[in-house]
Parts: sequence; C-alpha cells; structure tokens
Amino acid sequence: MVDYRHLEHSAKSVLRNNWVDLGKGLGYTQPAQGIYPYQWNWDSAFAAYGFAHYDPTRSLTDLRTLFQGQWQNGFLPHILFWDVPAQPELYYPGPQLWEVQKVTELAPKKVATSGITQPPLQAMALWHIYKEILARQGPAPAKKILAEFYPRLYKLHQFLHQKRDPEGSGLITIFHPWESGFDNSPRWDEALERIIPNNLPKYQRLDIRFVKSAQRPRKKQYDKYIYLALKLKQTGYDSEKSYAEHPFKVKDLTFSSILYLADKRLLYMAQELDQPTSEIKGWLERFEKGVFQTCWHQEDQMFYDFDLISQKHLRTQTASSLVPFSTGLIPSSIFQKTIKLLEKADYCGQGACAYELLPSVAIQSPVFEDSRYWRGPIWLNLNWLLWRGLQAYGYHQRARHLAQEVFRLVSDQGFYEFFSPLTGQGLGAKNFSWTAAVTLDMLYHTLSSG
Ligand code: 2M8
Repeated sequence: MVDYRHLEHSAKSVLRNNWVDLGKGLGYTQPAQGIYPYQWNWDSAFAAYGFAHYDPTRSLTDLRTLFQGQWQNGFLPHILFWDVPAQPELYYPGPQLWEVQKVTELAPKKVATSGITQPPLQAMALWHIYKEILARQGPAPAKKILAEFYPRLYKLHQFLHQKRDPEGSGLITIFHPWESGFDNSPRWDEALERIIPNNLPKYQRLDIRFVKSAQRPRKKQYDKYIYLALKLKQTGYDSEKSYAEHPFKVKDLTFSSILYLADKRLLYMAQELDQPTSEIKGWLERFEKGVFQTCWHQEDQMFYDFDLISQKHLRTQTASSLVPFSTGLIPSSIFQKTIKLLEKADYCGQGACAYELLPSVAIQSPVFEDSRYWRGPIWLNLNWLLWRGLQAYGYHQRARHLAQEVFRLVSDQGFYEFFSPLTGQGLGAKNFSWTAAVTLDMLYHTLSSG
C-alpha cells in the first residue's frame, strides 16, 4: 500500500534539494545533482508542474530564470550555463564547446547557453501555474503573470514555426537528437547512420563519472552528438544555413505534438489578454493536418518521425509514436487500436514488465536495451504524457491505474531518472527532478479527484 503523504513529502524534498539559488530573485531546478548541474530547458518546465501545486512562486522563478537565456530571435536554448566561468568544467559539452556568444550576436550576454533547443513545454507549464494562481489569489495576479510571460512565449513559438518549419508543414525540424529530449533514442539511429564524424577535438566524457557507462550513450553516438554540435556552430547557429547544409534534419513527432499542446495554451493566453489570435490558430491548423500528412504511416497504422534527408519515415517501434495522443486530436478509432499495444507483451502488457508502465522502446524490438538511457527504460515524463492522453480520450480508469503504477514504482525504487522495464530497478541519476515533479502532479490530481 503506497503512503501518499510520505510520497508527497519525499518528492518535495527532491525538488527542494535540487534548487539552485542564484540570488537577485533568480534560481532554477537542476535536473539532478552531479551529472546535470545546469539549467535545462524542458526540465525546468516539468519541475514547474510539480512546484505549481504548492509553491507557484518558485515555479515562476524557474521559468523567469530560464527566459533570461532566450536569444533575440526567440530561440530558447536547451542549457543555460549559470555562473560557469569561474568553475572547472562540470558538464561536457559545456560553454567552451558551444561558444554561442562568440559566433552570434543573437545570444544573450548575461548567461552562456547551448546552441540547440528542446521541446517547448513552457506555455503548458505557465498555463498550469496560471490556473493555480487564479484559484488561490484571483484573476488580477493571475493575469499579471500571463502578461509578463506572454511576449516571450509568443516569440519562442513564432521562432519555432517560422525557422524550424519554413515548409509550413506544421511539424518542427530538429537539427540534433538532443533537441528531441529523447536524446539517445533508436528513433534517430537510421538518420545518424549517414553521419561520419571527422576532425573531432579530443574530449572527455564527464557523464560516466556519475552513471555507469552501460546506462549512458555509447562513444560512437557521443562522437556524432559532438560532431553535429560543432557543425551547427560553424553556421553561427543560423537556421537557414542549417536547413541548407546540416546533415541531420528530422521532423520530430513528439516535439511537434508538445508544441501543439503549448500553442493551445498560448491561444488561451492570447484570448485572456485580448491579443490577436489568428497567427496562433494558423499554427494549430497546420499541425492538425500536418501530423497526418507527414507522420502517419498508412501501412503500419502508426505515427512516426520523418527524415527530411531520406524523405522517409523513421519506423522504429518506440513509445514516441503514442505521444500525439496527448494532443487529444487523433480520432478515437485510431486511439482505441493503438492503445491495445499496451496490452501486448511488446509494451507492458501480459506481465512483461515489473510495473505496468510504458517503456521507451517496445520490449520485443531488436534494438530494445533494458538499461540504456532512452533505448528501452521507463521514463516518467513519457508516462505522464500518456496519462494525459488517456484522460483526453476518457480512459479514466486506465489513467488512474497508470498513476497508481507510478506511485508504486517510485515508492519502491526512489525518484530515479529512469527505470528498467523488466525489473523496475531505478537507473541513471538519483533524486531526479522531473520524476519527482510529474509524480507530484499525478498525486495532487489523484488526491483532488478522490
Ligand atoms: C538528457 O540529456 C543531456 C543532454 O541534453 C545529457 O544526457 O547529457 C536527456 O534526458 C534530456 O532530455 C534531459 O533534458 C537532460 C537533463 O535531464 O538529460
């Protein structure tokens, strides 16, 4: 029997201990101590989902701090290297590799950042915080929050739609597997095959000081990550140039689904603030058509990422194919068929897994690896998106069951970064922020719905 109060208490202490106070009203949630010491883009938004329930001020500080790293063109980098110059290298690749301030005028002066982005969850998180503040403090303070963040969010979304979807397909192009957030996923293997790194500088992996190398990407993949980052730097992080010459260009299904969810929140904000809405409505319509035109594979009856270079779907069986359901816009006939996958031993049905939670890659896929990051393990942010999808389709019983399995898992194992589907063992970093944050979000939801 899970002790909810104990779970709540321990999740909150993970978030509290990972908080970094920068002074002057700024601060952020580290994803985890040691391995991820800086501020990560979508991690801060996930953390906000947890904090919003009991300390919305902190979640606002986290997002406010994140937007200090926004570039002049609206781009929001995936890492902000706060306070780094005086310290030895804590994380590789650090600011010395990206050198954004040296190669582009668009980068902010006050904080060094990376030159790639991540799934834009911020408008979703902000809308969630807004609703909490509205319920506790009333409309005036809540609206003030929207007015503060709206211009920055709008600029970010506009950048993504204009610069990362010049085709107007409704789907966003990523230039680096790390932009997907599902970094090492086999989703990218085929598109990475053509990348042959050359002239790489000598570098030292720092991640494997903290986590066993068997749970981290292989050297062969890491070399490609560094090579692609350096290629982007050569263009001065210019989207047009990268569109023309970069060797990794993929329409990312999950990134685009998250942007769609975020665009919807942006639309609600615009309506609250009496701002023009037609451009946002246009973005929503593009995805509503585009996700079928670009990502739906008729023969497999499945959604996939689309490789712009080979002009092919990337057909590896991963949980990412289920993320579009969190948008609620896929016809329920397709949802009903796809959700049956979860009942198969391929995913977590028929007792195939220690906990009935979605693994990141189908267990029977030839590329499934039980313990290597993003190549098989259970991630709770992914399960949280599925939980939202189940609710959107009225599968409340199933959504409740999923939440219960999450509570059982973290009570037994702790708030790890990811978990083995086969044994449930906690893997990667300990006391991981988004694991704690999405657990809290599900917990508050469960407690408030009786
Ligand atoms: C992982 O990615 C970083 C690179 O950005 C890494 O492995 O060093 C991913 O899981 C990513 O989605 C996440 O945002 C980041 C921090 O938690 O770690």
